[in-house]
Amino acid sequence: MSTTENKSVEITKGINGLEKVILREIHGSSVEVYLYGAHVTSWKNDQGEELLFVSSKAIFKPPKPIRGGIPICFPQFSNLGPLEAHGFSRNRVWTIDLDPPAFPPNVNVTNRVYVDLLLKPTEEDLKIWPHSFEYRLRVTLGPAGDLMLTSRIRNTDGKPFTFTFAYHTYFSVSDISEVRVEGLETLDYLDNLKNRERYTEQGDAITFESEIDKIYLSTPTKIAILDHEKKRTFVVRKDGLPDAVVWNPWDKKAKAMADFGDDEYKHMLCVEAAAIEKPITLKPGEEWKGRQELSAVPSSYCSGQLDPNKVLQSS
Ligand code: TA6
Repeated sequence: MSTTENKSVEITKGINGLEKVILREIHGSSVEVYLYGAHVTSWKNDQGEELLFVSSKAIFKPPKPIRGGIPICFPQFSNLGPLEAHGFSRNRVWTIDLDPPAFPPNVNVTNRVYVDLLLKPTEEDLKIWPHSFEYRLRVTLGPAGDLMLTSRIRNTDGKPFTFTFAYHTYFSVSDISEVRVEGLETLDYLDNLKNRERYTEQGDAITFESEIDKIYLSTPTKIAILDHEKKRTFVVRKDGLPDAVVWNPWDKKAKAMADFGDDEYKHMLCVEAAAIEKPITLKPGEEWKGRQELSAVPSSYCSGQLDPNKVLQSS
């Protein structure tokens, strides 16, 4: 945890008495993360505007995962294995790690506020996934209000294990029909709505007029989500996470989900930095690192005229 006079970390009770950590940055931005799932449920800019979508029907009660924010899918994405959908890390209670192993010296932590969380499997977890690990998540709020999630997963077992992974990020958008995603055009994807068959994306930016559930493969490290109505662009930067899932349930699936409002699909879009097509294998003692960095900027700030290419080219 990092706390100085200009920065702050508060541990408090959230909905249903579940513990959460609030990170506040001096310019006004903030992040909330529940120990239940190490689940980020709020990311606000310096104007106090919420940037993540959380359903008004989200159930903050174990063992149900929280609908919205940033669920972590580990050690299994979706139903790609024997475990419950998206694995179990999103419905375990994590602890605050007060003494995490050092990050490499080149990781800049000045002017950043962060918290380190830790998950180790219980005896019960080992019965369903027989692999010992230490999963450390650092949640960092940068000086410009950027939100960084860094996962470090270490094999503490005597044998190798393999996993898939995603930061299942729910972005808040004004109106899904006004949104486009740049950076995934012409890529191959697996279509979850068609038995995960492989296709190639055609044309320009991705726009939305019906249900979508695709796993884009070997994507660039930078993806932009342009919200025309809000004149806001989210930029996702990722490292160690080659794939990117794009999901919106649209009206029918929305109605079928008990913890999701019928019309809420209009105001959310999941773009998920992930490692799915090529599962990660860790030998005993090895560590894997996967990072997602989110920023939200006025569209005109990067492009002058909502030009997404300029968004993607800027650093
Ligand atoms: O990431 C997309 C996806 O795997 C979809 O197939 C969809 O069902 C969604 O995640 C939500 O999953 P959940 O288990 O949270 O209901």
